[in-house]
Amino acid sequence: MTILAYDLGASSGRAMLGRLNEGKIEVEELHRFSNDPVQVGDRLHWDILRLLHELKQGLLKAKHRGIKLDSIAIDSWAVDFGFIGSNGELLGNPYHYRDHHTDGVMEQVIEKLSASHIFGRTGIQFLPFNTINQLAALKQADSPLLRDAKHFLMIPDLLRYFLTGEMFNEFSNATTTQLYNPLKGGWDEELIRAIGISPDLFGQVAGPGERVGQLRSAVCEELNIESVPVYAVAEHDTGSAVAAVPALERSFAYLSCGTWSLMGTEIEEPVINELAQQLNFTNEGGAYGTYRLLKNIMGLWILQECRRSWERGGISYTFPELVKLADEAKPFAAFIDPDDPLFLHPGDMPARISEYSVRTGQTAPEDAGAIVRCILESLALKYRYVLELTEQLSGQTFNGLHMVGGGIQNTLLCKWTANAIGKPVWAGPVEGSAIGNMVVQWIASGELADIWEARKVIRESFPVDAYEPEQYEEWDHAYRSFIDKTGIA
Ligand code: ADP
Ligand code: LRH
Repeated sequence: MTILAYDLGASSGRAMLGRLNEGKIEVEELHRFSNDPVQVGDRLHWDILRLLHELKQGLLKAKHRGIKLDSIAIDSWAVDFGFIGSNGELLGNPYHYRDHHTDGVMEQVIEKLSASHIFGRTGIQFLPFNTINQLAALKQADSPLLRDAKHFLMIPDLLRYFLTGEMFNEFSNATTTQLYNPLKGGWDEELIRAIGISPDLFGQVAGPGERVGQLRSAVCEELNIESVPVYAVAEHDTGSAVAAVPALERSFAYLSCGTWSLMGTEIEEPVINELAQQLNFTNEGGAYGTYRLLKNIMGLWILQECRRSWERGGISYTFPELVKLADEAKPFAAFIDPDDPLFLHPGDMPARISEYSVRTGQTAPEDAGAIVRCILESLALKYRYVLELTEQLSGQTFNGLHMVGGGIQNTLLCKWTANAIGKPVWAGPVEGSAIGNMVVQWIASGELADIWEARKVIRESFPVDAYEPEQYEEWDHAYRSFIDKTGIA
């Protein structure tokens, strides 16, 4: 059985082939492409049609290799969406969640509806770019999109619609809107109305593992290929990444490490209480009745943006080059809180790190090595902070941390994370989201029994690198200064 998983991250996308052979998963990268947002005037958009083009390139590559696909599925980053009009066509280009149109909107939504009301109905953390705030921003701006919209589709829903002609809202992504009520198991029409949006835009919710169509004839004719069944999976990439965590025990902590760092634990029922709200944890829906009690950490986005700034200035670094420079730089010279709002939007990140250092009475890191070291150490220390909160909130103690995602190729970050948390880090697999996407397709087609069998198979199929904690005292001391300088606690 050969299947195709499309995994679209904020920085890059890939089409991965998966085969299940004698109890082992074999994964092959068929097609990889950058995901480049496009600034148009003041607005930042995703280039959704280019993404569709890249999905088609994946199908063409499979055809040229003579591969017969048994099924396909798509996962992507959360919260973003597009609208379909009465003629079935896409209205406008989806906004990027880092666009400025939501500036200040979350505060107004909270003022109107109250944080406890919203959290009590959704269990979702407050992030300025949540779909609820994006929709409220469009409403406030009297966006013509809302006048013509007939259907709301999130990014994987939209791409799936382009490929199949069928419209469904997939569950895991739907929960990230902050408009889905997991307690009643459906869209929260009261909240949707309260922000001035019509609940009619929101469609049938499909669960991970449901068959949601097949390649439509227009696509098959264009590419000259046969139709293939399409499944819904945990279409939120973090949901797929956590499905692929090769944990053998039920209680485990994870860090999905890519553009974002998502840290938390898997649970069976959402934790919707005052402490969870106060700590701003989220309860995102996952595959097969699971939820993710987790917190967003700004992650390697800050490093990506530094790299882009240096590139604009004419200096190109690869990630391994930047990691090497960081390794050679002076330890614990300056700290940032990666989650300071200063770092959310695209821009000159080295300058913002300087601004943050000055604001917090630290000497700003100057060269690339010092800047990258500051970012990576601060991330590792923030991981400790959030891991401790996860333990406090879930009432569990974790004996180590599973890391998955592209960021684990940064072995220095994995090592420093182990040092900062004072516990082992188990890193792997790198392509967590794509593999999580695949295993749900195999569970759906009956090739795997359930998520726990899937995790066992993943464990036996991919290497997991263990990092033992070292230099605990130095890192513990650094943690105290990190807390002191950033003032986060
Ligand atoms: P996303 O899916 O969110 O786009 P990925 O999971 O692909 O992100 O992870 C991308 C990040 O992984 C990059 O920002 C970079 O920091 C890190 N990374 C990728 N390749 C390497 C490498 N060879 N060495 C070190 N870090 C890397
Ligand atoms: C990671 C991710 C994360 C969301 C963010 C928008 O790719 O899906 O879980 O919070 O993107």
